[in-house]
Amino acid sequence: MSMHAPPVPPLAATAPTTSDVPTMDVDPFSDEVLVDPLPFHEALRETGPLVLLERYGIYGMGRYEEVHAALVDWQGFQSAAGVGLSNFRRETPWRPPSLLLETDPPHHDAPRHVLEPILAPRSLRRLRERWAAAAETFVDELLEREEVDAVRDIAETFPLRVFPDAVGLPQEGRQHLLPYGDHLFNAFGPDNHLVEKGKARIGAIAASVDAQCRRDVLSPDGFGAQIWAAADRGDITHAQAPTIVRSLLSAGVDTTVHALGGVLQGFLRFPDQWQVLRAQPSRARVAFDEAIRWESPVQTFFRTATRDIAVAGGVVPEGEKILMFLGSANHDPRRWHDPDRFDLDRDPSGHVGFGMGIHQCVGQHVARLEAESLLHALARRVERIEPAGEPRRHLNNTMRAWASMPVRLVAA
Ligand code: OVV
Repeated sequence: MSMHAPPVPPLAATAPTTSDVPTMDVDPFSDEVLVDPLPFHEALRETGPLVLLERYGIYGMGRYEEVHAALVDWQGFQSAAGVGLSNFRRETPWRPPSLLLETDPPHHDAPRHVLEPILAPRSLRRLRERWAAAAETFVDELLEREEVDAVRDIAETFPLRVFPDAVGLPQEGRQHLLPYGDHLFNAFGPDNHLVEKGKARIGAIAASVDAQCRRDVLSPDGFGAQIWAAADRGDITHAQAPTIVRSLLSAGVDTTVHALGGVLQGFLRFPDQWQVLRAQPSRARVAFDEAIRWESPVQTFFRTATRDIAVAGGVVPEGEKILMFLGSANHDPRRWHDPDRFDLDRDPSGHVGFGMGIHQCVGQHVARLEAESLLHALARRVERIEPAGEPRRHLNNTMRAWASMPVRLVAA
């Protein structure tokens, strides 16, 4: 890790140049960093508010203030050139770009305005009782077993029981949702071994996911059908509808699964916090948001500078990629007290784990309702969650995830 101190400022004010930007030579997508990103994040924040990551010739920011500012500046930091390392101005994307994620106003706005009310809290009210009942049944089943894997048996299973039904997906092909998301989030990073291992199967998997976005396979009452209905009204085109359904399948499964893995890991690492939740199960929602801050299942996204942009004394040149370390911003001690502690008594609002600004997670209310349903049922029925083996990380270029988390659930 090298760091060049900025030169002494000259007496006469001059335009800042890239030479003012300190550099690091660490690969943020190496296995070593992905296994435990916290030491790298601290080094990044301490190196400066804007850092040149030499390995990829990209800029990086790890402090809360600058990450937040970049997220809300969609005019200066665009998404349409891709929110991964690949620059769509020069490279062909591996799949047709998302109409929500990989787009800027004005093109971004119609899809966003269509999806927003479909996933808004008031639209989800009809799911609340159904998901609460599903969670009760689910916890019944869990408590029949001595030990479970909190990843495979809880974090993966519960969302896959409720979310595909809410979208209105057919049964056929649901097994492809997690591998699809895993590859998609890997593909936002460099073409390393994590991307390589997905390439053989992704063609068939993506074809299956695309097939699940077609109008004729979707049930008439789900989120998917509501997106197609918006095309009938003329709010979006019929050509856009399947790609917007694809966004639900892309961003709505792995993210929630790994967020649930993160919240369960939070309670394992801080067992006193489970007792806090037990005493007041209504704190399930704040527990989930604290986990989004603490674990930040989506660790990073890129933007591309639309002009030379001054950031804290340095400049991001036009056309260059900037990597925003959401997980680092969510642990910045300049913003958070005792940031590495998972703490239900803190106010986690303002975390950037769902992003910020016009692209902020449109599905966050769905994720919160899934988590709340599950945590509420668990909190009322489970006295203690005990580790039953060493948890194992799952490596992904973008997501912070667990592969396995053996636990014992002690019934109340
Ligand atoms: C936030 C996010 C992640 C991945 C995919 C998409 C969105 C999408 O819109 O396809």
